[in-house]
Amino acid sequence: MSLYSLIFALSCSILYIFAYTDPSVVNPQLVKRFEYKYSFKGPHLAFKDGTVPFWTFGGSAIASDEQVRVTPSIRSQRGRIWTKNPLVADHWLLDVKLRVTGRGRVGADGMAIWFTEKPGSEGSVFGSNDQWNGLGIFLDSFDNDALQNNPIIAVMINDGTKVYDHHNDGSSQIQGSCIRDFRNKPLPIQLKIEYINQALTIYINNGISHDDNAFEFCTRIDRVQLPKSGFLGVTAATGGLADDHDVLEFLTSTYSDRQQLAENQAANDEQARKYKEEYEKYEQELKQQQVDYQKQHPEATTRINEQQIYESEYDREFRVILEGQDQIRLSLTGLDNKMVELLGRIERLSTMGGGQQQIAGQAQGAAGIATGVPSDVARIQDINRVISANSDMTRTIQGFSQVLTDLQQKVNNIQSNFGNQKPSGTGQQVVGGPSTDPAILNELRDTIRQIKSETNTLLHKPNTQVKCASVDGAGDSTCLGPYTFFTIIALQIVAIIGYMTFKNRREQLSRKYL
Ligand SMILES: [Ca+2]
Ligand SMILES: [Ca+2]
Repeated sequence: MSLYSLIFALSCSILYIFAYTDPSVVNPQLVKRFEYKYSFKGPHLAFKDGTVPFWTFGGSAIASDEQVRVTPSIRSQRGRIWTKNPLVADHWLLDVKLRVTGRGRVGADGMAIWFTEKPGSEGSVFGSNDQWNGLGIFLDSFDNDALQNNPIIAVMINDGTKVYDHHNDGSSQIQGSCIRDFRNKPLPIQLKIEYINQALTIYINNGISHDDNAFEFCTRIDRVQLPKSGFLGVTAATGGLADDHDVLEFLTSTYSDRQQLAENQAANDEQARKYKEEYEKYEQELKQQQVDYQKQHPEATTRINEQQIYESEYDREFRVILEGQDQIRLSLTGLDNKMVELLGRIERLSTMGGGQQQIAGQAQGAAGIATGVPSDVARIQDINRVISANSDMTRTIQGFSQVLTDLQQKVNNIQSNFGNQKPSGTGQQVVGGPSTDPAILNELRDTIRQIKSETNTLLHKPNTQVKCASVDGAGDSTCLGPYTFFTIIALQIVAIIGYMTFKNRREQLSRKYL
């Protein structure tokens, strides 16, 4: 019989061990989400300065890369670690991997996992304060009431009024428990603490099996009323006996109802739509206010017309062409003035030409003037040269006139094309038109340059070719005129007479003294 009963007990215990199934798998309506701000795990659990992100320490707790040692195995220690922020969720799961080890056959005091309205402070309940509001799960190592029921995993929910009965291991206060020896196991033990639909369920992996998913049921409490938001924490304490209380992993997940999530999303969308409507309404009001202000203060509103401020490419091209035209006109005007001046001189020379030719005839007959001396014959040659240059210039100007006419026609064509295309201020549209080929513009520029250079050449020609054309020796002529010549002769005569007079007086004086 004893063998049968043993087999039966083993079968029952095997039945209790099962592969844990996540609530989101059991209930597809639930959507799981990992909460990294309420979790820690190794490796690199702590920063170099010993802090754990999103968590705070107190008491004897020390964090290393692999774990948080809440208390060392030293007597009368209290340590704690709490989340910095409260968790706000209707459904959640804590996955805690921990280890309680000590040299003694019996350890103390134990460890607690909390979900409370406020973060705990140092106190007498496994290192945390009494009269907490929320959930406490105790890993009570020491059998205070000597009922041989420790170590035990016990659940106690407090509304902030109950004082923990430490001497009796809270036996009359705990709502659920399972007796498990969690101390000195070869592997860390794991707890899964589910709070789904106000039902609290605890599973334990006892640290013997290498199967991380081999959990056994510990306890379940229905209709548990927990605060809407709570701080998560782990605390531990030692007494006359001491254990190392280490937490290797603390992973928090929350679950949301799929339908609720969709409703929330819809509500968010609705809110976003309302914000958008509000924004559009505000924008319209602002525009209306601007219009009203402009009506009330017409003098203060100056409409900025960008087309008036900025010169378009079309305008720039056209301005360059007009400036080129202006330069051509100025050059031709200068040329015309020079021509009039030259013609005036030619006429004057022509009127003087008859008498001078006679003088030239007489001079040739009498003396036969040698070369190198300015003569009337040379002047006649100059006149002939000027006349021939004048003819060349006239022909060139006629050529200019023809070119200018062509140029004018081309510019008119461009203007008419620009007018037909009605440019909107963007030069690219204008340049891209069929009649404004860049080749034509280049041709225009080349023609303008050619005319300018030729004009400059012509403007300098009269001064070089018509040297000494002036008969009166005035102006810019470099030749010696007759008046200058006679003036110099007269001055020389006066100087000679003066010198002779001075010489005679000197001779008379010398004779007087002799
Ligand atoms: Ca105890
Ligand atoms: Ca006990």
